[in-house]
Amino acid sequence: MSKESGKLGDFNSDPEKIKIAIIKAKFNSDITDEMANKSNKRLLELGVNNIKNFEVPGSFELPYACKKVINDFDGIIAIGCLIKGETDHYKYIAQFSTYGIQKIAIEASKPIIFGILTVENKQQALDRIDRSITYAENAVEMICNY
Ligand code: DLZ
Repeated sequence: MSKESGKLGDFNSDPEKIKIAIIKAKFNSDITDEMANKSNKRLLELGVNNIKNFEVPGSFELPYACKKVINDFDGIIAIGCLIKGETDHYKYIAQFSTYGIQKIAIEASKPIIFGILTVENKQQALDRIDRSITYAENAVEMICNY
């Protein structure tokens, strides 16, 4: 098991015993596919073998999908990419997906890692794809230590 990438502390329980869902929004899929791949890879490196992947149309659908599956998992990584456009749509989707994801996590007492990029343009999204590695690390740390 390699724990090199982030500033990871010790895990209080065994990552091999946990079950994680990755839910990916397909909107801006050239970005989100890569994000999900990196999260999956890092989870495997950390010893998590029980991973199930789901897809939803866009980031707005992430809270609903999290709510539907959370009882079957120890935690979730929710992945999306919001690129600011000409309209207010971006702002509302960002607000409601953020609020919805946090609400479901608190209600279920299970961690949902917020893996939604909110950026001005495609280049900023490309520059932030590697953050997906820390989403995996954060998920394992939160599940194993809380
Ligand atoms: C409609 C929309 C827009 C304009 N932009 C994005 C985006 O940048 N990232 C994203 O994940 N989803 C976007 N969507 C789609 C919404 O999240 C949602 O799928 C639709 O409004 C249907 O409910």
